[in-house]
Amino acid sequence: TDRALDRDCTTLSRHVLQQLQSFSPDAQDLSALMNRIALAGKLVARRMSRAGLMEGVLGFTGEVNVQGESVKKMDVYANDVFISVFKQSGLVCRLASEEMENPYYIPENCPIGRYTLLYDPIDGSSNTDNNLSLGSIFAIRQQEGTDSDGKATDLLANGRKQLAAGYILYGPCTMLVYTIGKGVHSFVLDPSLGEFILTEENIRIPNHGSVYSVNEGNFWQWEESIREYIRYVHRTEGYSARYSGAMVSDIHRILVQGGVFLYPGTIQNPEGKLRLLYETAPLAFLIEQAGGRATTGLVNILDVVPKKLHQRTPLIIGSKEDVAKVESFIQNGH
Ligand code: AHM
Ligand code: MG
Repeated sequence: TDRALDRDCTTLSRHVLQQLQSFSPDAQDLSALMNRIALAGKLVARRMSRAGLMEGVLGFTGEVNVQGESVKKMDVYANDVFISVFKQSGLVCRLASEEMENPYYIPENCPIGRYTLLYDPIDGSSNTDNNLSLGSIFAIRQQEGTDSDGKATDLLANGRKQLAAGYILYGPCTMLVYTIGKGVHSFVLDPSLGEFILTEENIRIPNHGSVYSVNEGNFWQWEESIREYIRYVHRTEGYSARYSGAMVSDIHRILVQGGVFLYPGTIQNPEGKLRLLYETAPLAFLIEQAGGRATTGLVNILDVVPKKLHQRTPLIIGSKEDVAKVESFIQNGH
């Protein structure tokens, strides 16, 4: 048959089913879940592509979120998109997002909805008003227990409980990259079809790369060990700095070309900025599946058990050798 045609038919939902090699209820569920996440990505991408042409899309709402950050209109829109697409799905009873203080329950899906969606609706919000790359990050966990007190305490578990994770990258084209624990696969949105089409299967991150990605404006707020690592990079040939303000795009570059992304703690905020459940754990799962590593500097990100939903962790993620180098500065001072 026509190879181009076969390719166009390898859509995301079909790919998930193929990965699980069965039509079991779990496989059907995961495929449906990924399909809904893809729909959310398409809705967000559509709005972004016309943002400058529409009233009331860009800029701040005037509110401050639970993290103490100013909320942008696009954050609110994207947050609501994910809620809307999972209504009436029967799959997801709870959604927990960086933008919401408490999980959002979809009563008509509870208690039959066995899954929880964790997400960062817009990663890299500061890029919104500048027409630069943005992302969405997601993870799926199975609900454990009945959550009878409505506090979702079963989510205070390590990242190995994630069934699926990935991100959507809104760049020159819209991409979706995901894992269900069987490698990492990327898809590009074909706007003429409205479908995410498989572009690369079983992506492997190089063991080493030349890119280091960190906000060096924080230099004097870091611990000395991080400063020493950066000094090492500066005096060593072959490194290139790349930092976009949206870690989904920085980490995507590193997934493809190798290197390391860092968002270390500062002396004032030892846990750094990034949130475990919605950001660091999903990306750690994905990068490990591609053969890379993710650590706080002291422990594997996937072993961190949060004490609260919005817990933050430092993040050092990327190629094995480059992560090990940073780790050695943190643990041994060189
Ligand atoms: P956000 O989800 O609120 O946008 O925050 C996460 C983002 C990352 O995408 C990015 O790497 C980082 O925050 C940038 O922060 P900073 O401006 O402190 O370097
Ligand atoms: Mg965000």
